[in-house]
Amino acid sequence: MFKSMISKLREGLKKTKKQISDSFNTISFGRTIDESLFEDIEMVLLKADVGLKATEEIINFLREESKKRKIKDGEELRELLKEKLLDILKKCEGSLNLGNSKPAVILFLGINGSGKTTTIGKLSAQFVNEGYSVVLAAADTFRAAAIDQLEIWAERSGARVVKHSQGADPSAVVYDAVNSAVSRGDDVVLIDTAGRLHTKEHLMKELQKIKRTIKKILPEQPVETILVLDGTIGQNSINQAKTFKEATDVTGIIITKLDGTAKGGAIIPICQELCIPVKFIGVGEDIEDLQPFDAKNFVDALFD
Ligand SMILES: Nc1nc2c(ncn2[C@@H]2O[C@H](COP(=O)(O)OP(=O)(O)OP(=O)(O)O)[C@@H](O)[C@H]2O)c(=O)[nH]1
Ligand SMILES: [Mg+2]
Repeated sequence: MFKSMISKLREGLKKTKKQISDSFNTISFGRTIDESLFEDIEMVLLKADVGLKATEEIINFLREESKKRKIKDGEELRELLKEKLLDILKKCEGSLNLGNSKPAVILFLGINGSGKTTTIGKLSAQFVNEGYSVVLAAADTFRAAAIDQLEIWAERSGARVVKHSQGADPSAVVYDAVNSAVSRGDDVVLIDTAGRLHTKEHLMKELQKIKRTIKKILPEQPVETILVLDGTIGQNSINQAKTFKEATDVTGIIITKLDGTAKGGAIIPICQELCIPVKFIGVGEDIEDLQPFDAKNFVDALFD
């Protein structure tokens, strides 16, 4: 990863770092390792949105390993905490599956305002920079402004946009976008969809229809299905994600807006409970602020 990306990551994770590692330092400084210290660490993790289940697992690990390895001070305990977090987060690293033939198809889902369209814009710019030809499918036909917003990103990033008018069937837009990408030999189709509450059954059905439409044209091609989660809502996103997962096969997660929040610790229970790879994280508004998720860099940015 480039140096500038690492510093952007650090900058973006500042608030979460304060919540997790700075608080850890404060409570563990000069303390002997005993049950009351573990209780304090537990509180730190819970406050940092790490969630009950993950916190329990981490505390059990610290308790057992510190005994085994005869750890004496907070500094060493901190290394143990880093080790455990890395262990959890490593399991959910993953990169985009673009398939073996052209075009790759990436479908974006998520609730209103989670950052789908912005993420598509950033990703589009990255693909174009790498020399790919990109099509953006304006399948959020719910709001007229959504189509305009995507067109702006298409222009900014150098992609082509396929759109219908407001109110059109999203699957019809997807059909045209994928078909035209096939006939023109484009590399990637990024599909923007309307924000939807995971509780609205007909909207979840709409996603299934979009997927069937893609499969009709490209039966062999995997459909990378990315759930975009708003990092500022912390572990509340877990239940949301579970219902999306029930409605359709989610193949990856992108967590956005980690720069604006102290709740970035939620990535830990997200990884642990959902078992879906986190493919990118958003740590700011700029194009380079959408970064591939790298567990080691993430933990380093949180602690060093
Ligand atoms: N700070 C920050 N802001 C972000 C990030 N990603 C998205 N945003 C902002 O979040 C807001 C909502 O983003 P959109 O991309 O419009 O969200 P959406 O999911 O497409 O929203 P709907 O189409 O209404 O469902 C915008 O103001 C974005 O600039 C991020 O990583 N960091
Ligand atoms: Mg949108």
